[in-house]
Amino acid sequence: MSISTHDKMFDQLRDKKQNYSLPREFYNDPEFFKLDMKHIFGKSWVFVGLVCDIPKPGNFFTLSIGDDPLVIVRDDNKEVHAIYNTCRHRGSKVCLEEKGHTAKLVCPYHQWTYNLDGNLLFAGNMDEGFKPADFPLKKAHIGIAGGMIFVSLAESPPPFDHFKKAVEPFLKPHGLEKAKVAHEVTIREQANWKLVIENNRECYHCNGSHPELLNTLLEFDNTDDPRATPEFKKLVAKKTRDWDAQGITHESTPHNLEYRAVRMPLAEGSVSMTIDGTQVCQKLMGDLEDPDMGSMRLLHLPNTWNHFMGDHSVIFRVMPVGPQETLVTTKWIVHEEAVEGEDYDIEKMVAVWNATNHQDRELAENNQLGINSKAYQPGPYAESAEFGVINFINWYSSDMLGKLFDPERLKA
Ligand code: 3BY
Ligand code: FES
Ligand code: FE
Repeated sequence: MSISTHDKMFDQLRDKKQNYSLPREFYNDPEFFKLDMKHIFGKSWVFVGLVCDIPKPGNFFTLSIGDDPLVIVRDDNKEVHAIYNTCRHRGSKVCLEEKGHTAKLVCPYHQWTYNLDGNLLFAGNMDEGFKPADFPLKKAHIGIAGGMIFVSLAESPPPFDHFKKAVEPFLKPHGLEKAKVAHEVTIREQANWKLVIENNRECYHCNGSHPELLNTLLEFDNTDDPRATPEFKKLVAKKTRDWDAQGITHESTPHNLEYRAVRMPLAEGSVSMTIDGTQVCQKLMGDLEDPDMGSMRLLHLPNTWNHFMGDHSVIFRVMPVGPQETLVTTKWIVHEEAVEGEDYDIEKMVAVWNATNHQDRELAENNQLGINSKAYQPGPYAESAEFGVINFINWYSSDMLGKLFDPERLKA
């Protein structure tokens, strides 16, 4: 990484126009992308998956955060580990499958064999004096909040407990520990990860693009929204009375830019994000008895937003793979005892978000193509309709500025 890219990014963030989109390099420059991966995805708490992805000892899944392949595994004591998927012999990737069940982690190259907590158990042919205990697989930091698994690749990770404490009351009624993945889809978007997040942070584009979603999703997620209508406020008041009576957490987490949880009603008469708003899973999540939990929306930057409903939940994970390439994984979650074909129908469950994801992919890819032109220059966000994008860009800018800040430069 040249010093000048670092300085260039710092200067552009410091001098950028408030409430305007970012300069082009932030969306397409390979050197800027490396800085995003180093300072954002290489240090923050990154959402990787759910405890119900790996319910039993020996269950694992793999993913890469930038250049770092990881295995997320549940060991024999049911503890979850985030293990760097890099053999301590000559560095081969150890675990090659996307997900599965295994008793041990065996490197395919020379069969060094590790326990599920990463300790080396066996290495053939090694010389006298070789101590397996000196060569465990390395571990990343792990944080679990209400069944959502986050990983930080930082040496000393940022705080996690404030987020955990704030969101667990919201997640508890949905019982992620007693849930299962009903369906999972990963799509590849030819767009910078920030364009994917920006697109998700506003519903300015919803009227023009998301007919299926708008059957049930209300555009506002907050009664302070200057655009909120009297009908919306009345519906929120009615639903909050119902939820209060049931002890269901709904009121927005205190304002901060990194995460947000809030429970909002769906469109009047709808209980689930289906095409017609009707319930799709008859067995409700957790121990719920009332299907109408609205949607508990949970955002955690840099890479997840979610809709937790009474009958199912939809979980999103964004993983950058290149300056103009991003993987978006969507999981539909139901109670672990729900039976496909009896309690729920997959086609009905996935219809709204499959359609919405494809529409959003097109929007993000077109956004990228326009930004790549020399004619692109940062444009103004609408403060009411795009406050979520402004919040994201402010979070990104201040996080990056903090990480790029170099006191030595002041002296120069
Ligand atoms: O519902 C979502 O996840 C976001 C919020 C508004 C638009 N978008 C589809
Ligand atoms: Fe893993 Fe040799 S590289 S056993
Ligand atoms: Fe959208």
